Amino acid sequence: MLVVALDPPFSPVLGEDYLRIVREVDPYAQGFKVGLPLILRRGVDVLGEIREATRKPVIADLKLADIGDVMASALCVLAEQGVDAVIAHGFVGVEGSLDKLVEEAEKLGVEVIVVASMSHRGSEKYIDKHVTEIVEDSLRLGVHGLVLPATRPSLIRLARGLVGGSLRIYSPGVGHQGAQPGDALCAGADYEIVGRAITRSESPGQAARAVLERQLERVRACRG
Ligand code: BMP
Repeated sequence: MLVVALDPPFSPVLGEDYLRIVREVDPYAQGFKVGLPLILRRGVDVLGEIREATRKPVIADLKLADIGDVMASALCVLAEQGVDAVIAHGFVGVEGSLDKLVEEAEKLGVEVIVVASMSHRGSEKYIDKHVTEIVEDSLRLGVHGLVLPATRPSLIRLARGLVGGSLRIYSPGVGHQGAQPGDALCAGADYEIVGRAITRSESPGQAARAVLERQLERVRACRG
């Protein structure tokens, strides 16, 4: 239910010790998401290091958004680090872009997760106008999952209605961006992506545990 986003800066007591965060939150997390801030600071090898430090899935979040050949080339570098999944934008469309990425990902045994909407307000003006098409394209492509915002649970409900149980839904926006643990899960998400509420805590393990407990309480109440 919980995917931890490892974006620096971390809590001052942790400095840059992302492996300590991985170790401490591992019992409560079902995956880790590593994005540009950590990769740019520590190099792409950071993905391999985190891959070694946990048995949980590692998701490379570069929000790929390019022509297919370029995304496929980036994917090869990420696959060498052993990542389990990559995140790509859905607004780029399928032909000549996502189709090529998905084809390459299948060969390399890496899952693709497509951003169908984002958690910030500006998403409403552009991406959100095409959520239905992005979700339907993703379903046709047979990708592993979608990113939809915890800050707008109605979009999660819409997407879940379209994909049924076929795709996993990952939902950021919990904690610092305003949604509460469980909001997205109760709307139909499979995982909530949580970063700062955990990684800026002096005790990331305890913070992750608190998020997970709150998620479980909420899910028990809303799903019965
Ligand atoms: P935080 O819980 O600290 O707000 O972090 C959220 C994480 O989810 C960040 O890694 C961010 O890149 C990611 N994310 C997001 O916040 N909104 C989106 O729409 C898509 C994301 O990947």
